[in-house]
Amino acid sequence: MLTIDAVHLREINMPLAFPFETSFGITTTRRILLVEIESDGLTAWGECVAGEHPYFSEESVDTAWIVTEQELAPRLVGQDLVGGGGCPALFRQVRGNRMAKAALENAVWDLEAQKKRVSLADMLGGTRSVIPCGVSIGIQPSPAALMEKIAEELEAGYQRIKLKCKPGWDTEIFDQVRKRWPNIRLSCDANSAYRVVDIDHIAEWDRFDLMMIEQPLWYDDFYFHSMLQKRLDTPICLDESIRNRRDALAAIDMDSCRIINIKLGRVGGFSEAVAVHNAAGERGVPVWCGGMLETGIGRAHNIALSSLPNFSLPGDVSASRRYWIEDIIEPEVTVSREGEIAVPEGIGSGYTVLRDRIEALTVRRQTVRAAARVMA
Ligand code: OSB
Ligand code: MG
Repeated sequence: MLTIDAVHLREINMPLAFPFETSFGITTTRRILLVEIESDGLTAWGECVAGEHPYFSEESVDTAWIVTEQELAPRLVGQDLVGGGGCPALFRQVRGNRMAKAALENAVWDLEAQKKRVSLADMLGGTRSVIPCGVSIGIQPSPAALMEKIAEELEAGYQRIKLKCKPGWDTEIFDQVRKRWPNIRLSCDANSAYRVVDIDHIAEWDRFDLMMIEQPLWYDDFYFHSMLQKRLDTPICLDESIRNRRDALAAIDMDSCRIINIKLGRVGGFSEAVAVHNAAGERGVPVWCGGMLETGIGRAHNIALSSLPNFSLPGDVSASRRYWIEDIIEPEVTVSREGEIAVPEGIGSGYTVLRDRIEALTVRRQTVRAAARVMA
């Protein structure tokens, strides 16, 4: 049994090494909510992947902070838990807020692995010793800048290039990239930038032989994606639309997508991520692990998740240096010349969290402890 003695919340501010532009905006500095849980002298960390603004999902750093402090942490402290798998039941009364829930649940899984003295990957049922890596390349100031970026990432060994796109940064760009690199594994991600009137336009992309087109339509849609998939040979991959296992089942059954991007934060933590992974696997739908510009803490959890068998496509989980001048874990996440990350075999996440560095980046903090329980 695990008893959670305290939950520490903190917000850190960390500048990105390179600005990241998507169809919903540019991020240059990240505000990040980290949680640290204490149990019996052990400590484990979780990262909330909510952005500064509620643009990718309804959650933001500030909503996640309030929900964690006022609703989730109080439900967790003082509880005796079997492990991370016990969190969804504890949090069930609170609707949505999956990124806030995931930060805590993932920390509890990490703690459970530490207590059992096994690696997080092993505890989750991971089977891979290395994971295949791709990169997500933001919208660039110019096509020339993009071409240079792609050349660099291919040189580094990455196995798949994903291009962020939006109306005005799509067909022309894909055309230029394909002319220069006819055979690389290429995909695109629109983060919901298109509408039904764009279906004919998107259908032209079949000629670029993309591995997938990620979340072209509304963030909460299945039906129109299914309509679009009927017009495409290229698989659609859903990201934003998949919140849980039931969504995955509905999307697969409706043929709204043929590939699923799993993000721990988007689905509410390891329990639901594994459930989505299993549901997709049983139906022959491959998955890969998405990214949310995480620090090493979230990245380490993504690596453990990616070790599961149906994570058969290169994910967006890449080297620390693509995001940060200095990461907050040790060792940093590195990618081999073959475009792979080695899954750590050490206990827990297998990385050391650099508390001093985190301390220096912290701009606010709060602790939630168990109220002393009166024994009858
Ligand atoms: O849609 O996958 C996305 C970053 C922020 C929000 C949404 C997305 C992304 C990425 C970056 O694509 C993935 C990464 O490199 O972490
Ligand atoms: Mg995406």
